[in-house]
Amino acid sequence: MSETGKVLGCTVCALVVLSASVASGDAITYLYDSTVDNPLGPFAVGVGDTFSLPQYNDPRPLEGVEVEITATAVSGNNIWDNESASGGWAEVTMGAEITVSSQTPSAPAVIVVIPEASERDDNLEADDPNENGPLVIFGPYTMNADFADGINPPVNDSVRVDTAGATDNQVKVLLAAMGDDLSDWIGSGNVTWDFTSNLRASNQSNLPLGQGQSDPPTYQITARVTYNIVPEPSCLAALGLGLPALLLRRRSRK
Ligand SMILES: [Ca+2]
Ligand SMILES: [Ca+2]
Ligand SMILES: [Ca+2]
Repeated sequence: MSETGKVLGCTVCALVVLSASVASGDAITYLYDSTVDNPLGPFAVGVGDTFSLPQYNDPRPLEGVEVEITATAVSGNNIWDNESASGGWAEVTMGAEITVSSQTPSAPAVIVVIPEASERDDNLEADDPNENGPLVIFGPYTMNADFADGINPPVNDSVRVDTAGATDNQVKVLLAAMGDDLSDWIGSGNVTWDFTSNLRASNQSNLPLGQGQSDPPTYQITARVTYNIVPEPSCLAALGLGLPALLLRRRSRK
């Protein structure tokens, strides 16, 4: 084969490899999407479920496994209403801590995703005297919060966070070349995962008196497993032969 022939061969092969990655010919992806696959969703905190994704079942050698978990809050809010006679700051958070664990021994054992939102107001005003909320007795104090800001006259005495749209994403990668055991991922069955969740909520303020009110979040979850396949040996060999030839040609032109 002439040198030109080698270079051409290499270019063709390289194009095949590149286009394969775009067309995902060298990777197989499976997706669990609770918005599509699970009638139980969206899930309340404290509630979870199980899902399964197919094992890798292809004759080509498996190079690596990528697991990506994404969770997005669908609803939820947290409000803190100042009941003090002075102004200050307050911060509220609301979210879900979702633990995803695999029943497959060599899979990433636990992945935690936390869709959480927070809101802080450094210019909270003193309690709104026109509030008409239910009376609450707290020690020597009687308080009424409306969990909203005043409208007439406008009094900014509350801070609120809405959790919907808050999202978090975690990716774990296993690689045969790094000594990771991929054997449990290969077969004609499934890899099964469990997920459950806990509430994440907080109210903080430098003010002495206030009332909180919240709706815990609900959430949806997706899990994507990508099996990366070892590139074709023939292409690698051709690249190995072709690259030095390319380098030679570049040098000889200088
Ligand atoms: Ca108030
Ligand atoms: Ca009040
Ligand atoms: Ca208020």
